[in-house]
Amino acid sequence: MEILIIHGPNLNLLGRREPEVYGSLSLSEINAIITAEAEQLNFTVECRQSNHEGIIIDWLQDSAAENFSGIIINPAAFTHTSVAIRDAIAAIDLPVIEVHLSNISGREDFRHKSLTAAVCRGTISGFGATSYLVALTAFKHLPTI
Ligand code: CA2
Repeated sequence: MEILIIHGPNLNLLGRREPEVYGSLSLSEINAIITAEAEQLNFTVECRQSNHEGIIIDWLQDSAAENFSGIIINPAAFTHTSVAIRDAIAAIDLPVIEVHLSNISGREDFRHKSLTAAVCRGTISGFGATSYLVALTAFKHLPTI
């Protein structure tokens, strides 16, 4: 089972700024942690990052044809703005889990609303890089529990 991991805009900057909000790990380090956990769970993962809404939409649309079984997405700021990404998630049949490093409910008001959450299977927010690992575990147990 292969899971597609999509990191949204500015997450390529992780580790360099705002470590008090997003932690001190770089995106490469987070991807390594995700990949190691996936191996433990007998998944494979492909990790991608884009700053461009249309590229993320193309990845979502192509995900089934690329033989992914599920998607973990951190839409980053697009969480709060993108009807287009919401529509793309709603249009595909694969289960999608939304993750956030920070607890978006405890931050500025404009981050409280996720346009994408309602069309995802569920959301995990506030656990740093561990949010991605919880999402992998959710995929592991989704079919059985
Ligand atoms: O907590 C999260 O994972 C977010 O998706 C991160 C987004 C933010 O807009 C969401 O509200 C919550 C921001 C990602 C930008 O990451 C940066 C990392 C380092 C320096 C600057 C930005």
